[in-house]
Amino acid sequence: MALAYKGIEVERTQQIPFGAPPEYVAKSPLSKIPCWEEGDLVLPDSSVILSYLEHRHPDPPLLPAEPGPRARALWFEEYADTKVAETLAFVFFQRVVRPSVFKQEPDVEAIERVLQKSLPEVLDYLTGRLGNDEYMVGGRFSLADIALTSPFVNFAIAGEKVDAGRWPEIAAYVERIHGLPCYAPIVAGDMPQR
Ligand SMILES: N[C@@H](CCC(=O)N[C@@H](CS)C(=O)NCC(=O)O)C(=O)O
Repeated sequence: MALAYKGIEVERTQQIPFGAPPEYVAKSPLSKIPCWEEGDLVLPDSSVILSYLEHRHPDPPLLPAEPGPRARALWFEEYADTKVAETLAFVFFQRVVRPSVFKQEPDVEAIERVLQKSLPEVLDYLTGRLGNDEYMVGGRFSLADIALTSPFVNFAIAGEKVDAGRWPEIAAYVERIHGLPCYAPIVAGDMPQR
């Protein structure tokens, strides 16, 4: 998303992180994706990659210039990378990755626990932070919106969506961000063709 927004062209290589070959683990020692490679520069971790890209390609910016809003956007990126991922990506992992990569059944009880407890915690928190704003930080599109709404693509692929009756602001927010011109084609391309 950040690449699309900033208009950065890259060559993509597919890598399944689980059981990745030693050549990949040498570059990304936590054996996670993504990993950025540019000449001698090898950077694992999306937060680090995005920090690099923001300095290397500052225009258009994905972080506010003012220290407070900038730090808030970074906080939301961290929250997305931890709590939101543990919640939404967990459901994706169980329903999509486990059967396809590990040939195992999803842990239905664990999914239910996450949907009943962790998901409402995330959506209540985000509702409180967003209020009636269009974007999460500083009145304009930022890294916070990318980080927070991307896991909802995985969530949709896992067959789930935000209950718009209970969390109308977040349901509308996710739909709004996913519908942005730089975002919509990527979301459409990620959704399984039925
Ligand atoms: N904090 C890391 C998280 C990356 C991450 O968890 N990636 C997942 C796929 S989206 C992964 O590679 N998982 C493999 C594993 O946890 O072993 C980042 O932002 O890059």
